[in-house]
Amino acid sequence: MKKALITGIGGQDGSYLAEYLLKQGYEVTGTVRSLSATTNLTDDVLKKVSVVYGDMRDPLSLEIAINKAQPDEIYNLAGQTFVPPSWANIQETMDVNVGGLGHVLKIAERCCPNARIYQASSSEMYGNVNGMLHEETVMKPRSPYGVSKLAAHHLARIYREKGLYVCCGILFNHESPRRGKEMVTRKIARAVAQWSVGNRRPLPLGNLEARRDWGFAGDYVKAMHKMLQQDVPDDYVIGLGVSHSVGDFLRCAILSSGITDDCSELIKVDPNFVRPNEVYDLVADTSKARRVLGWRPTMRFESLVATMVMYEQEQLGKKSATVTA
Ligand code: GDR
Repeated sequence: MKKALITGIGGQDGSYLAEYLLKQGYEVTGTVRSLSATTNLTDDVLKKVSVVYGDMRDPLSLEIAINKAQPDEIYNLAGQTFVPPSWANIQETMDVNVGGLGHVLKIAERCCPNARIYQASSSEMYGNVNGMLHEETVMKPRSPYGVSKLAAHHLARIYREKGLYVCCGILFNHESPRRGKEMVTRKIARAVAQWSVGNRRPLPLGNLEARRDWGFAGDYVKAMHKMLQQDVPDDYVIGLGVSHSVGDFLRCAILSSGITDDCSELIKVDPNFVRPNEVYDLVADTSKARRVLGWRPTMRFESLVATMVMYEQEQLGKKSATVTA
């Protein structure tokens, strides 16, 4: 039985990956920073995985987790993932996203040098570059978060050159009902679901013109696994290959919610959410992942939006059923 360690198992990606690896017959161990941070894991998954404490700034906790898991594969998904606070917390962002990976690589080199390691790199590393973005595109990040991800990306590369098996997945935005509530897709899905049941509170948003390549997180974790099954470690871009604006996401969400009247008065552009160093458009060129990994996404943009809105509507239905019961 293969063994995997997932740092950040309680996050969106960690939870989908844990489910996928369990289905593949893996023994799964995952780290969380707080033992209560497992809300994305179903009861069934929680029964089957080992959850251990692990903080990316605390090498001892990572070493204990790695020694306990004795992993064949390590998926480094833990991190500071939200772009805006990276400006206020530059040091912490670097410590967690770069230093944390450094700890994992050093411990793996010493304790399990044959383990295959996946590093969560990000499309935020590119910055404002025109066109389809691939593995060799020059990267010029626009936020401390992007800088931290690019530094970690290079750290992974130099350890690969030293002989460790390390792959980086340059993942474009990937969403789901388990997405953090601060991310724009979940924020919109929640607000629109509320509107659809008559709760018409204004929705403050930032730049409606910003464009992202949004896919389904459940598809993207399969790409992570595929990367680690290759003979030679490498980096891969993962996305859908098409970008939409925040405004498109909003319109699509309203359409799929069943709302038929005009909601434009509810959408407020709030300067607090407008990013000073916006990345305007990110589109993935996934030719390499398709060619080498044979990876294909199963969910298109419209279905993703509809799935997220429907989930929020179901949650509201459950809540109102509890209130009336
Ligand atoms: P992003 O995701 O920064 O791309 O990073 P996010 O959902 O935060 O922003 C996407 C785009 O939407 C614009 N935007 C808003 N964003 C938020 N959060 N809230 C708003 O109200 C709002 N209004 C407009 C943003 O300016 C941006 O252009 C995500 C994270 O998961 C990273 O960890 C990951 O590395 C990348 O995706 C790939």
